[in-house]
Amino acid sequence: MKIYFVSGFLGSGKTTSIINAGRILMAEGLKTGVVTNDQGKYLVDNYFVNASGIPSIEVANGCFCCNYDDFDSHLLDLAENEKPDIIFAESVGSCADIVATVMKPLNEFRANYSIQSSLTAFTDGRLLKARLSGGKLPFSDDVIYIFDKQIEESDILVINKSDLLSDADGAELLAEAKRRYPEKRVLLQSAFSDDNLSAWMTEADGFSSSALNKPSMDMDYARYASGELKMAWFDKIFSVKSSSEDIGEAIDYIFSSVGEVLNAEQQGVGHLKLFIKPAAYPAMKISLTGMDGSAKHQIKTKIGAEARVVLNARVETEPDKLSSIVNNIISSAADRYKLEVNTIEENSFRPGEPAPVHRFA
Ligand SMILES: Nc1nc2c(ncn2[C@@H]2O[C@H](COP(=O)(O)OP(=O)(O)OP(=O)(O)O)[C@@H](O)[C@H]2O)c(=O)[nH]1
Ligand SMILES: [Mg+2]
Repeated sequence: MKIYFVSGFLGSGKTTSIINAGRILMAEGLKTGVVTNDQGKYLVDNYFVNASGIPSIEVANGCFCCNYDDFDSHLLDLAENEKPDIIFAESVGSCADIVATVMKPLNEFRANYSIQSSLTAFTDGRLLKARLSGGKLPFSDDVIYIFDKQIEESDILVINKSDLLSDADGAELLAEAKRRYPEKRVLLQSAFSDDNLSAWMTEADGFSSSALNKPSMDMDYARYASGELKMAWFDKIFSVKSSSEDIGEAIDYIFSSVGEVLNAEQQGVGHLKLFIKPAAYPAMKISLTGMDGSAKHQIKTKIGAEARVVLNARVETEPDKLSSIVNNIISSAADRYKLEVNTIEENSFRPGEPAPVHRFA
């Protein structure tokens, strides 16, 4: 069984790359499956992967390591039901220490499956550039500790969103990352380039993680917990209906206003994402991360008068503050655009302290 573990910080482009790489592999006659993961339970990524037609299964309510038994059983269900040639396992973007707590245990407890696995860490090229050059970062040190540890344990480091860097900056960053991490395969890519994604798949294919045979990296769990506990999670599913023809402008207003308030208050936005399922048009996902700045005019296609929306926000702030910012903006959008908004599910919380079921030295 081939499993490509995909880790990396919130909003770095993991899901986009998995879906687009999955399409390329499918065109080559290979079947893929995806295990998604999050601390919450109403997940944009799971809806988005499902909409892409790639079979997927989610490990919700906690990371792979803290939910190891769910991860193991979901993985085997996916393998048995779909018989994929390759499974992508995307860990939640606030999680690290995957080798010691997930890959090594799986290798040991499921030795009969002859698992061949690799670990790719994704980074947003703009955030990595700021990190390596000592620039200003939108997150506090303990959160950045998680970002650093995700990179440290990876076999393959993908510097993603190369299209948002100048050619010169991209080349310089690639050279600097190769210099700092000589033992890793380092790739500069855009998740929208088939050539780049094929190069990633070539690296991952036939790769057996050497990390499995080495001692696990040192991990300061107190610092890791402190980083996780600085983040707030807010998830909401709601329906929006209007007597006007199209609610695209209203949803753009909600999304960009939340982004503006969080940016103005200097709350580090890990990832703010919406999955929009219009009643009569194709579904779409829109996103904002701490490196993006403004979120204006993300909706470019028709939505119509009615849609169901899943909102996930992962932000360095307080959960109550985050939920009230979002809900106040939705209320003001309802007044401004004469919308009927109904909340279907809502959940705001801090992820718990990481407590892996297994940790192999
Ligand atoms: N310009 C550009 N945007 C990208 C690229 N890859 C991803 N994105 C965008 O970045 C945003 C986040 O992408 P996702 O794939 O959802 O990131 P993720 O790492 O799965 O996020 P989480 O699961 O929340 O941690 C989306 O708006 C994507 O369209 C890229 O290579 N270039
Ligand atoms: Mg994702």
